[in-house]
Amino acid sequence: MFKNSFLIACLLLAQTVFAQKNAAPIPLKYGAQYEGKRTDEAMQKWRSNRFGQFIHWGLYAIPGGVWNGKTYNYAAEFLKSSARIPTTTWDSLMYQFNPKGFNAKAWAKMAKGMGVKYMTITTKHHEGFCLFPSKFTEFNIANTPYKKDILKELVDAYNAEGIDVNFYYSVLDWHHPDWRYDIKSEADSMAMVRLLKFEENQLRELAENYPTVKGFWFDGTWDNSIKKNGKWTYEMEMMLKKIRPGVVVNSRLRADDLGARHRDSNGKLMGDYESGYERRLPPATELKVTQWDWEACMTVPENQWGYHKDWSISHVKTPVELLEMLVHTTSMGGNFLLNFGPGGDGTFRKEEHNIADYIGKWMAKNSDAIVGCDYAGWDKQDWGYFTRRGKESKVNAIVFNVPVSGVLKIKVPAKTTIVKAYFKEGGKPVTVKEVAKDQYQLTLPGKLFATPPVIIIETSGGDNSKQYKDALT
Ligand code: JFZ
Repeated sequence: MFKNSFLIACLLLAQTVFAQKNAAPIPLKYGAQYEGKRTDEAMQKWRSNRFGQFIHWGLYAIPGGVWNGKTYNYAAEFLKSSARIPTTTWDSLMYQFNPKGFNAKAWAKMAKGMGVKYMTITTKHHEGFCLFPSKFTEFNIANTPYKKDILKELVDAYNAEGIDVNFYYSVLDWHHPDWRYDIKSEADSMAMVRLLKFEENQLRELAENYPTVKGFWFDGTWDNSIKKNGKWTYEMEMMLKKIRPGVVVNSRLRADDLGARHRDSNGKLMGDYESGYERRLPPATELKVTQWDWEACMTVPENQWGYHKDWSISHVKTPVELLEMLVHTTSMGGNFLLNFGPGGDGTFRKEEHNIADYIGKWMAKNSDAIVGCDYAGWDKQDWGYFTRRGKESKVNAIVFNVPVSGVLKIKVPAKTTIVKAYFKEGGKPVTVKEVAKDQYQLTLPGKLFATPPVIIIETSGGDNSKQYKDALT
């Protein structure tokens, strides 16, 4: 009897799983636009960039997490909300915005020196202040003592260094009187219509006035008021792509007809890449992420995007920790967007300069193992990461944990032979030994490495296919 009911339960379970897999797709007007990865040139460039600099800069950089002598430990860009500062009081910070130490060219040089290929900057964060002169609100850079179009200065300076610029834009707006967290009445609905029209105007302004913009990074879209406006999120994606063909838009903008976010109600990714990895990376086993484009954004302290005066309240990631995150991300086919929060005076703090120097020195020698590289299709090993450029037969091994034995174990895909291995820097050969079918050992010289070494592994055979497929279970 028990045996029978168990069998029936199993059958029922199998049936539901089967039914789910074969369910007819939900018809959607505002769902995903396409399946799989975008393959056009602009998207290939976005993907090959791999390493970007995120910049959070706004009025919150002036108080830097401190209000009336009290330090608020929550994210500095949320100070208005954490310290319950009235909008008019907060907004008057704009009359103090005059970054004396700001130099767009110096910022761009520092970014170039760090090895980033793109930069994403907050044109408007939740506070509503615009770093660009906007026709649609007075609350913008032109009405500060600084007066000049700081966004244009930055776009020009970064572009001159060969760095792509993307615009972060918060849909959530604490300044605009028509922002609503939810729509519960006709009045709310009309307010949101006005708000969304205002934002459409601003987005058009950004796309038209800064012709080299390469992407839009939306944020502040998690509230019900936006989930109920999936159509608008779809229309914004379409509008931006019409004004600036090739522009890349993150999944965080999007909601579908039914309010599903990032992924539509049929499970398909909306926008051009997945932007949900925030202050965390997919674990090495989560290889399904290699099937789509994605980007992880990362803070240096635990949770500060805007400038905070006191970084002693949480762990401050070291340069090598952040470098490892960049390599980890590349090895899984993602982009790594590392955040910087310049102060109200327009300068970066010492820790940020140190990070830029350290990663920059490493990138100057090894960027070939990052930029343009992707998931290599080889099993992850505890000592580090593999990356590969396209379908090249060469694989980069980037070592972060040198084993006490000095031996790096490697398992290659079927039919692959390791021909030779050598240090990228200096070209010194590394001893290769085949120890079993598809298994090799590389022996490192018995010495300490000051920075993570890159070993180039040349192979023959195999199909170098890095397509990951979930097992059929
Ligand atoms: C948002 C902002 O609130 C924050 O100030 C910063 O700009 C950051 C990049 O984005 O914060 C988020 C957004 C999404 C998640 C977490 C924090 N998330 O998906 O887990």
